[in-house]
Amino acid sequence: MLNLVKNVVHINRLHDFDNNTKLDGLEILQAIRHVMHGENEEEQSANAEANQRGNSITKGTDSIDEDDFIYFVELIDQVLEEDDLDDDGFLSYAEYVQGRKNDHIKREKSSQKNTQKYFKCQ
Ligand SMILES: [Ca+2]
Ligand SMILES: [Ca+2]
Repeated sequence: MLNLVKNVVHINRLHDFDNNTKLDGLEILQAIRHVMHGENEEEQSANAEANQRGNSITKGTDSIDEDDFIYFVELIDQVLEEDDLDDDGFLSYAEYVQGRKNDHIKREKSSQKNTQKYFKCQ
């Protein structure tokens, strides 16, 4: 699931609403919502209209319920903790790329460990 969130960050650089080339937690959350629920632009503009009318949290338009929301926030915190290298609270594309490399290294290390264990058992 954590990897899904990280892939979401990659796919959804277009969710960089303030165009600072970094994703903050809120932008990542929007990106996740986009991927999880396949919101199209029409729905998003409908949501924006609802927001303007002051009834933003209406069932049906807001498709993440509170439990999911907390879960996603925790995941995002975890992603930021692992990959936000300069601790500015944003995930830049460079940090994202570095994070993917680190994941790859971690995976290789753990598979090596498993191999060693296997040979020790022989
Ligand atoms: Ca941004
Ligand atoms: Ca950062």
